[in-house]
Amino acid sequence: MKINIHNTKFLLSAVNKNQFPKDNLPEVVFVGRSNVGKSSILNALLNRKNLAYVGSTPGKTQQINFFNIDNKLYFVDLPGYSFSVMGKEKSQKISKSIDSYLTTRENISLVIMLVDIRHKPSNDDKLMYDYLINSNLNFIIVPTKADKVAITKIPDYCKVIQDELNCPPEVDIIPISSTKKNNLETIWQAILETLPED
Ligand SMILES: Nc1nc2c(ncn2[C@@H]2O[C@H](COP(=O)(O)OP(=O)(O)O)[C@@H](O)[C@H]2O)c(=O)[nH]1
Ligand SMILES: [Mg+2]
Repeated sequence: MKINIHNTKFLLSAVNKNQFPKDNLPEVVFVGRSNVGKSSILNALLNRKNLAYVGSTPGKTQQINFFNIDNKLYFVDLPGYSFSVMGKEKSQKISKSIDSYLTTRENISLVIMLVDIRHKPSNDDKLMYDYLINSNLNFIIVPTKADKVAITKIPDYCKVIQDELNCPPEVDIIPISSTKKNNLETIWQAILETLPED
């Protein structure tokens, strides 16, 4: 499939599922803690600076944002799953809107789960991973901010993440840097592989 990334527009922010787009295009979903770099990777993959708002107050954005890419797929920016979204009493549970999106949406082609390369996955990350591995969804693990560690150490950091999440080797772990634009073509490859042929 050929995709013109320059033909991208923000479509809508949804707070509940009757606001989700109804045209059934495949959806690539970005999940991860607030501040992990969801908006940044989305912008970087599309070669845009400010399509998705970077660096907003952590946890403030609770809407689900849909970006239409060339009328062929959506990028979906989910709320971060910690801070105000999770709330202390909900810390054992992925927030409702994320949960409702992931469990009911049928046109998800790929979930991109972001974790900060420098940190061991949090409990919330583990809950998200366990949800994904036990679902039928396609997903990849993407350690972000790889520019913040020494290049030679990147595989070691990925190994820590793999071990902590208890990932089998067939789960793809693809470290990236949105600021340095490293490895973004590998992410695009993973996205394209899950899209229907045409
Ligand atoms: N050094 C570095 N900083 C990053 C990278 N990705 C995101 N950031 C920074 O991390 C902060 C949070 O990024 P953002 O995309 O808003 O995270 P979100 O809350 O998950 O959407 C911002 O200050 C970004 O500039 C990266 O690859 N490298
Ligand atoms: Mg964001």
